[in-house]
Amino acid sequence: MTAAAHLRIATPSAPGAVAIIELVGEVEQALARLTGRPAPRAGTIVLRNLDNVDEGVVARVADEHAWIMPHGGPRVVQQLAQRLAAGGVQPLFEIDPVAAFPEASSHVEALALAATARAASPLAVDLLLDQPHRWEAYFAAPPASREGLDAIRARSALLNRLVTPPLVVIAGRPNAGKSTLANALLGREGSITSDQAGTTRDYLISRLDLRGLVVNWCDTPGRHETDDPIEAEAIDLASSLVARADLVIAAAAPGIDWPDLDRSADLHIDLKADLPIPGGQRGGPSGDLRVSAATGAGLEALAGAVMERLVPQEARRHAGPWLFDDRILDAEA
Ligand SMILES: Nc1nc2c(ncn2[C@@H]2O[C@H](COP(=O)(O)OP(=O)(O)OP(=O)(O)O)[C@@H](O)[C@H]2O)c(=O)[nH]1
Ligand SMILES: [Mg+2]
Repeated sequence: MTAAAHLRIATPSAPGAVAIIELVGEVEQALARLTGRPAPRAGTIVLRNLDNVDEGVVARVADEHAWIMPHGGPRVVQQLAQRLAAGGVQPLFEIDPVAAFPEASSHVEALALAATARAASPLAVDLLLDQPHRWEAYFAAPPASREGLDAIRARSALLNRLVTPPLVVIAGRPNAGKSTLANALLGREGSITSDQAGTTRDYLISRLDLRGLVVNWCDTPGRHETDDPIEAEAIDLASSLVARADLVIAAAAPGIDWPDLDRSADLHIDLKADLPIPGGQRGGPSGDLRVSAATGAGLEALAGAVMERLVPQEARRHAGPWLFDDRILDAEA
C-alpha cells in the first residue's frame, strides 16, 4: 500500500485573501506531479507553475506538510483541488463534525470540537470551547438586538488566525540579522547565518509559537537587483509573499537601512540593538521596536507586537461570538 496524501482547503486568515490548499501526508509525489518538478525540500518556499492552471507559491512547511497558495481566486483553488484529487490526493476532514463528535450536545459544539482539533494555536482552545454558549445566546436573542454579521465576520477573520497560522514575512537588506532573529525565536538553528551578505539563498519557512500564537515565519534572502534569471525568480517570489503575507516585518540594523518593499510594512524593527550605530551618529533607522537576537532584548516585546497586529486583544477579549466555521449559521436556517 502506498502512503496517501490528503488535502484541505484552508480558510484564508486575511479578509479577502485567496484560499490555501493544505497538503498533509505523502506530499512529495503529489507536489512533484502538480508542479512537474522535484518537490521543494522541507522548510523552503518556492514559486512554481501549478499544472498550467496557475502559478503559485508552494511552501513545504515540513516533510509531510505543504501549503499551495495560488494567485487566482476560488475557481483556481477548485481546479487545483480537482487535479490533485485526480492524482490520488484525498480530501481531508470529510467526516461530518456531528458524526465525528457524538458527545457534543449541539451542532455548534461539534463544530467547535472539530475546530479545536485542527487549531494551530494553543490560544484558540479556550476561546473555541466558549463558543457554543455564545452562539446559543446569539440565536436566542431577537434578530434586531444581535451584533451585525459584518462586525462578527471582521472579528472572526482575525480570530481565525488562531486556527490557520498566519504568514509572517520578514524582509530586510543583506546582513540585517533576519536569520539570526528567526533562529532566536525558534530557539534553534533553522537558518544559516553569517556576516557574509547574501547568506540566505532560499526562502525558508518555520512554524513558530509566539506566546501562544503559532505563525508560519518566512525568512527571506536580503534582496539585491540583478539580471540573473534565478535571482529574478526569487524577486518574484518575494513580491508574491509580501503581497499575501498577513504581516510584513521590515528589518533594519545599525548601518543597514530599511528595505524597499512593494507594500508598506506592518511592523518596523531595529535589529542588532546591542550594537552602536556606526560613526557614533545619532538617529539612523528608528522603527517600532528595538531587538537584539544576540542578547534576547526585545524578543518578548516583538512577540507581543506580532500578536497585537495579527490577533488584537480587542478581538480576543470581545464577548461576542466567533464565526470560526460558516456552518454555524446553518444552525439557524
Ligand atoms: N551584535 C549582533 N550581531 C548580530 C545580531 N543579529 C545578527 N548579527 C550578526 O549579523 C550578521 C548577519 O546576520 P544574519 O542573520 O545572517 O543576517 P541576514 O539578514 O539573515 O542576512 P542575509 O541572509 O544575507 O540577507 C551575522 O554575523 C550575525 O551574527 C545581533 O542581534 N547582534
Ligand atoms: Mg539570512
